Amino acid sequence: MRACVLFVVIISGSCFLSPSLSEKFFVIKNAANWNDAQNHCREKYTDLASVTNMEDLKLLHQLGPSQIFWLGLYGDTKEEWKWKWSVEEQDSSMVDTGYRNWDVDEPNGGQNYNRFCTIMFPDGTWQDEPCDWVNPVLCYKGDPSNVTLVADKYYTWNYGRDLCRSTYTDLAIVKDQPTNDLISQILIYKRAWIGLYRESWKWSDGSNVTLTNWAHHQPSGDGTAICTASFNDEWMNMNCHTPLSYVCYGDYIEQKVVKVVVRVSEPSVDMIKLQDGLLEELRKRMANLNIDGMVTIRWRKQLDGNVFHKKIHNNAREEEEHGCR
Ligand SMILES: [Ca+2]
Repeated sequence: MRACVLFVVIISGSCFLSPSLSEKFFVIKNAANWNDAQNHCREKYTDLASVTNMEDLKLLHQLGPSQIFWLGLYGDTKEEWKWKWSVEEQDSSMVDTGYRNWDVDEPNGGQNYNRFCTIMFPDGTWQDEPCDWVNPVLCYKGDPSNVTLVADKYYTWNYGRDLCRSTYTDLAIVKDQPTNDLISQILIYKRAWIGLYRESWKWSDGSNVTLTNWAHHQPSGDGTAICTASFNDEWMNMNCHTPLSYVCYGDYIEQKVVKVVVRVSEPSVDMIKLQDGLLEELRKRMANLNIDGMVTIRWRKQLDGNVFHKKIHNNAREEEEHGCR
């Protein structure tokens, strides 16, 4: 009597396409709409590209500054968006107190996909406006009560935020009524951006939106263009059905399933011990192959939860007929 043990093993390789291990992004030149691009990236890599720091932006630039390609940023039209302060992105100790001084019937951006940002009026009331509109800017330095009005030009909220961050600390954060009164006194007939905004844009892989690189007056439109493309190093919102090249990130993943049949002479063999020993042996052999990239290997459990099924055959002829070699 002989036992024929059927194993199924998954060899899943996570191999870098590039010889450089620091490579993170991969351009896929075959044009696809945003959804198809996302599916392909999730299948073969990790996801569509997320850009969460300056290093990512530099890597994107290296892919081709004049190229246009999809990124993973999209406008979420379903979520109940929360308001937050610009400085919260930079400093987690700056907690939102929840103080608001909205004007009557404000905010009224509603369930519009667009980003909305907040302006303060000379009477101290607030209104929401699309972030690509232009206004003077209220920046603070160090202490939130140390506020400066920058009114030499009119800025989009993003440009205003960058200006505040480069010369001051950030856009103004208003924690309470006394601070609001103080800030409104320096406005004098002008209205100006403060740091409160509502972000409806999300990264496909769930990363926090910590950095955006919108071109001037972007994102824009009527809410039908809720996917983001990088063009000339800056971002623009476009209709998701547009076929474009795209950028995936992560490791190139190739998965292979190999069926393993083991013939043993003793039917009462300890299956767990056998499968563990075999896996160890396979790992050693894979390691000796010097495959470029990271390779993992594991058993795949079958529907009944077992890794393998045992078949007992009485003679060699029957084994042949069952394909047990
Ligand atoms: Ca409004």
